[in-house]
Amino acid sequence: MTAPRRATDTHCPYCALQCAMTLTQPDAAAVPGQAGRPALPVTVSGREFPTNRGGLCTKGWTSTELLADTGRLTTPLVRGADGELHPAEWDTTLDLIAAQIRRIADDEGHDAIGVFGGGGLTNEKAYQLGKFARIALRTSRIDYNGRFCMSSAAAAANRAFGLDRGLPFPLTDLDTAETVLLLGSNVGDTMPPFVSHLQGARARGGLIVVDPRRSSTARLCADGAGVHIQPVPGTDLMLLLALIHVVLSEELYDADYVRQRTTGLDELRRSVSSWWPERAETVTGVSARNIRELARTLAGSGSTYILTGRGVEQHVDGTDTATAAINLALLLGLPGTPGCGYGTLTGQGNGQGGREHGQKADQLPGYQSIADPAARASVAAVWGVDPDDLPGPGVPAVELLQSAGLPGGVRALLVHGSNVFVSAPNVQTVREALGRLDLLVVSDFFLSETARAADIVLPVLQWAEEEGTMTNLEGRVLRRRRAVDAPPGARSELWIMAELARRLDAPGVWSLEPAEVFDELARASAGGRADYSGLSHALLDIGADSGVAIEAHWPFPVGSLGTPRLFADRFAHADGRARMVAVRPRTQQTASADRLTLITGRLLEQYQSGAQTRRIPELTEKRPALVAQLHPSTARRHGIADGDGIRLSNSRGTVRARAELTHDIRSDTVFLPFHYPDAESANLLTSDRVDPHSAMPEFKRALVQVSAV
Ligand SMILES: Nc1nc2c(c(=O)[nH]1)N[C@H]1C(S)=C(S)[C@@H](COP(=O)(O)OP(=O)(O)OC[C@H]3O[C@@H](n4cnc5c(=O)[nH]c(N)nc54)[C@H](O)[C@@H]3O)O[C@H]1N2
Ligand SMILES: Nc1nc2c(c(=O)[nH]1)N[C@H]1C(S)=C(S)[C@@H](COP(=O)(O)OP(=O)(O)OC[C@H]3O[C@@H](n4cnc5c(=O)[nH]c(N)nc54)[C@H](O)[C@@H]3O)O[C@H]1N2
Ligand code: SF4
Ligand SMILES: [Mo]
Repeated sequence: MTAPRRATDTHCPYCALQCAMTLTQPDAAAVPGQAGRPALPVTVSGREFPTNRGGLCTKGWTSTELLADTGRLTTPLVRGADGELHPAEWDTTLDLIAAQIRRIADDEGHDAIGVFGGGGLTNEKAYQLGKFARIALRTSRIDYNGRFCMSSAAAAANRAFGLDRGLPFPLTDLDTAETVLLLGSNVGDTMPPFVSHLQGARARGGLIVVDPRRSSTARLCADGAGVHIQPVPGTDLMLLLALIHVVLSEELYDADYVRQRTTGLDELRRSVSSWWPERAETVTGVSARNIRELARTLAGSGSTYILTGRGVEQHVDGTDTATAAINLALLLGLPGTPGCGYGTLTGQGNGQGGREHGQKADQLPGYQSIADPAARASVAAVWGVDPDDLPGPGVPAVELLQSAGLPGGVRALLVHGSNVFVSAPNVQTVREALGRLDLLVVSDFFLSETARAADIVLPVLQWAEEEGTMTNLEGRVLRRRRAVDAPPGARSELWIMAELARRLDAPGVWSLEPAEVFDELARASAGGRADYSGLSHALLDIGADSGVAIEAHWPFPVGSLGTPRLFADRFAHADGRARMVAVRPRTQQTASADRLTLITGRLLEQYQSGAQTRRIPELTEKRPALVAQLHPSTARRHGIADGDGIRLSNSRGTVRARAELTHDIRSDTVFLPFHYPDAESANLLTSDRVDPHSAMPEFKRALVQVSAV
């Protein structure tokens, strides 16, 4: 390995915006730590890049604190007879894991071993993990936290367009938009530098935010910059059906585009025939007049974008809701038209690349199907195995986790890059399920809540300590670079997989070099929907990273210069046309006087399960403990005052929080962030019901009773 450079261009460790940053080693030995905190090995500055334009959010600015964190894991930990985790040697720990895997596979079959990956892993690690599961563990049981994140949006895009790239256009295209419809996305908190791309629409009064809360993004609509629509949670599908109804009945649609580029108009027309705005008003709480006006605004604008976020996707009807948003976009002729578009905002750092290269239960690298004989043959050839030896499709995340330790479920689980003890739905059942395992191995750099419950913990490298690539929310492949030395004792996940593969007598090549693994990924992806075959670390280092030389948006087959914009001439289905898939709502239970709808989501300062950001004092001081947003009138009804301790409960669990009274939320709704652990996990209350198409759980809607403590 070469020594890290003094100034290293890389990208943020957190979300899918992947803001460009430079990490600089100070001239002196280190930057002095603040107030008793350890010295930082590098300083961070924002770097000019089309997506973030030099900006970072507070998480990015404080990210280097992670590199000096005193809680960093530096040695494997193995649970002893006393029930505690104890430091152990790498060799003996890996021997132990391999022996247990062999025993369990011999007794119960290979499918008794499971793997749970993450959308924060680099492409190289995500790819290697999928390969490791299929040819070293020989199990079908691999899935990942992206199932909790992008699966509904992905399912909708795949069925409509035949391809799933979150934004099929560069983010900077939004700059000149006249109208941007944001459905269930709070970029003001979840991707602050993104907001600069909304300025153009705001200047024209064209930002439309649909969110049951007046989120920081909804506030951007104030002062004539746009409109905030505040529907009943979980009713976005009906709102969209009514918008489609208006677009069809008032003949506001782009008839030429629909005729030439889509199929499904007749069935779509039938499916929305009963969703006139007055009916939708009774369900969504959005007035029929506003619905009509919104439909006319969208159709009348020369440059319109429709974007979805988790707020509309993380529901049992999330795929159908995203599908309805796509149908509306297709009727208006947006996808593939210059200055217009539809997209979904990918969340995790490598949420896009992580869903392309084989961590998904049904998937091989390059977004190929594991059920497709041709894909099996070509990938097996790259891996040096017989295609018949590749397992078939596995099971999606919730089922994989919940069936742990039960007949037919996994008995061992290797977790790489997820903290399911906080982030899984109906989390108590997942905590119990993982407690039934014979073997839980967690690879992490901090002792996350899931790691704390593991039999074995493996300390791995974090972002600025290793090389790799990430694919951002625009499908643009970026280089993550090493800026500091890893602590002695921590190991790369490529090394861990290679060592285990050797101990398991696995076939195949197990390189330790990310650039070599990328080359193999590129070959394995050739011909797939997410084709990376023309890319390499060397090519990305020439200048794609700065956005100057090459637009490394996939598909990037050999000889390509990248594909910043998709769908200009055709969609990815064989006939080149997009599908308008008719969707219909199912009935749902609704809130009542004594039951509120709980919606969950994010705070600016915390990232996901909080395993990383809860360690940073600057991010945690504002809200050290769980806070619930509640409308003052609701609070009054329940005898709750601002700042009071409250209890939220339902049949699944009980959570205590401090009440924050605000007119920003509907009076039938309560909001909890999901970043807090243990007894403060919002997921003690969420349901594990899943979307039938995507297996996405219903994070965004649960019924709860609220009372003062
Ligand atoms: N600060 C921060 N930023 C992050 C992350 C983080 O944890 N913290 N995580 C990253 C990841 S992985 C992701 S997936 C993205 C998520 O990014 P977003 O999708 O922007 O985030 P959420 O807060 O989950 O949900 C967005 C909004 O949906 C609203 N909502 C809830 N229910 C409904 C509903 O029924 N209908 C509608 N229309 N809206 C609803 C919520 O009030 C919330 O404001 O953020 C990424 N960025
Ligand atoms: N109630 C509710 N629950 C939700 C959501 C919601 O909106 N509401 N959102 C869902 C969504 S969209 C998501 S994406 C999930 C996210 O939830 P999680 O999957 O729990 O995501 P993180 O908290 O990012 O967990 C990543 C863990 O892996 C570690 N890690 C980071 N990088 C690496 C790496 O390269 N290798 C290894 N081995 N470890 C690494 C981190 O330290 C951390 O412990 O939560 C979901 N859960
Ligand atoms: S917006 Fe996302 S990528 Fe950018 S600095 Fe914040 S967390 Fe990092
Ligand atoms: Mo996510």
